[in-house]
Amino acid sequence: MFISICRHTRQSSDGGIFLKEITLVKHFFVLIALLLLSSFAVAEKLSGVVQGGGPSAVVLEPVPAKAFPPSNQAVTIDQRGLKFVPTLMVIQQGTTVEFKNSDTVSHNIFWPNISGDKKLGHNLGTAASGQSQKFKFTAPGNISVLCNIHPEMSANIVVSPSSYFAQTDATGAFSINDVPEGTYKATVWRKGKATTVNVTVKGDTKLNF
Ligand SMILES: [Cu+2]
Repeated sequence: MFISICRHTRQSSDGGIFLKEITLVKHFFVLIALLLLSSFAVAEKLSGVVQGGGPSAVVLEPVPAKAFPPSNQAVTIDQRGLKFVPTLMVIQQGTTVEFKNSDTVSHNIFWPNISGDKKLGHNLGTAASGQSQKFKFTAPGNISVLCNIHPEMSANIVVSPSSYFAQTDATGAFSINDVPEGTYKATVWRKGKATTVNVTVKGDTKLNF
């Protein structure tokens, strides 16, 4: 969120300083102080490179933790040619993913756990050709999506605890815009494995993994 604060320069009067003017100046500075206190932190950018290649997801969790309004993202993972398309997707907590089946055969999507928590494992059941299934991901972490029928099929969904997340490009570079200044736990997920570091975002901040 961008908040700009206009700064007005006081024109000094050509006469002497009157009590009325001093009061006006005082009010002006009180107003500015209130504006500064009530405004959000300045939005900045966090960018960097994840070394080692391969697609990965970078997600930020504010410290201290903060609740985010539910996402209204609509995302789709297709099953085409016995593959998940795409094989990596990063979404905000609370996003519903639609799994389409564009193949002529049935698929059976399941995940054994979320970030190792087996209680969060789930089976969506069998989807025939042309059918689609939906699931709302409410727990943050990594989901290794598999198919019961085709063991070679796999994809990863990374659920971010905040609206600040990105996916690396082919060179491993990532960029997260509009991140308010502050401290975050930054986690990079690659092939289901996490690396977490603390980062302070202030100005244009760089973070390499
Ligand atoms: Cu399958």
